[in-house]
Amino acid sequence: MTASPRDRFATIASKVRAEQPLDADDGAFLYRYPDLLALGSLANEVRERMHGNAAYFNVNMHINPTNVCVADCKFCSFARLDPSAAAAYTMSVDEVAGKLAERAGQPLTEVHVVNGLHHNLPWEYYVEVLRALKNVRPDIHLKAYTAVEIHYFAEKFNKTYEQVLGELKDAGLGSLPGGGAEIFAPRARRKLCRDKADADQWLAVHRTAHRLGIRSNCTMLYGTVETIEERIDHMLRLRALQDETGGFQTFIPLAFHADNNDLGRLPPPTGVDDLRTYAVARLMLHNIAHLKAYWVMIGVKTAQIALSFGVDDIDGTVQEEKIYHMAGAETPQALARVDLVRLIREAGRDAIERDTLYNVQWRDDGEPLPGIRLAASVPYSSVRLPIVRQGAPA
Ligand code: V47
Repeated sequence: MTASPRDRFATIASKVRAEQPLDADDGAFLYRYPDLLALGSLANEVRERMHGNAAYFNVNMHINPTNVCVADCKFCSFARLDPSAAAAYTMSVDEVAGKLAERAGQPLTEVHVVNGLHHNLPWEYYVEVLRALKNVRPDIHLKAYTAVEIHYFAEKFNKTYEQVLGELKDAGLGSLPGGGAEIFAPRARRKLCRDKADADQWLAVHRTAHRLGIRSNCTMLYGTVETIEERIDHMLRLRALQDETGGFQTFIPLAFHADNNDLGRLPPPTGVDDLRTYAVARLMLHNIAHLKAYWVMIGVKTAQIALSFGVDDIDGTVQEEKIYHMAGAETPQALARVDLVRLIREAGRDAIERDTLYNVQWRDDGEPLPGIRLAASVPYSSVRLPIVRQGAPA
């Protein structure tokens, strides 16, 4: 006799509580289990076992030095294949450094740097960008260049992944962002992004980075052409690499945004799909410490609710984000530190400002916050919370 869905869920919950890894069938079952709150509550149990009541954020900015790109990813609204197209741009190294210098007075701890795959920028450009940013702020953490870029550099400049990563590390690279993973399954990847690093290459770059002591994040783009089984397969491939290296810090599911790209006719993922994806990810990826709801993409409100569905991190102040805003994201361009703390507090969690490597920078002590509403228009510099550099690993 086959078990009822409720019994099957209870069996999976027992596995989770016994800290046993879930398999692909468990994952697919959970994705389709109708009781969203039961699923969320199980994910929340794991989240609280791992992080108690903590919810992390950081003070960061994004810089995308160029959007000129030879890859033709169907979901992308940011890239321009034609360098002479009206919206195509490439910053000089000085302009990139200037973006950080403009914010020299802000308590930033991280710059997130991602490019298109430019057809003819020289290798030195990518190295110099990192050096120039470090020149402006030697203490800043550079989370730079996706595995897709690293693979492209290796092919284009005839270097091994070790050489590319080693030279970038010498220039100031701190960690790799998780972008470019999309969906690993070959069927979906062929439809979405046939002409950039494939799944094995993406994973090999991260494997190499971890071996060189470079931590990284990982992502999954969902809501395009993939099946539930392909999402689970994606998570399991990340989990397998994490078993091998332990180098991933954070998993970030990325909900598809449909404006201005070739997949535009697809409906966006629903709120339930978003929350389900976070919860299933928390349960499948027991060996990746953090799960991030990137508020820019998921929206501030869903990010807040996700803090009760397995998520322990909502990314940072962000500033200058382009990839999602060009794809129709309606979220603000930046949130102030005080706004992030308020969001987290109202979700009943304890806000902790972290740096990229999850060293604690500041903890919310419950002091009243200045009376500012969540709004895109709040100038970042208008409110300053105390900065206490504690430096202790979370
Ligand atoms: O790889 C691009 C995705 C990624 C769209 O590591 C899209 O901390 C939805 O990886 N709709 C780049 N998604 C962003 C990224 C990221 C973001 C925040 C934090 C971190 C981190 C990494 O964005 C791409 C792709 O998967 N993407 N276009 C779109 N229209």
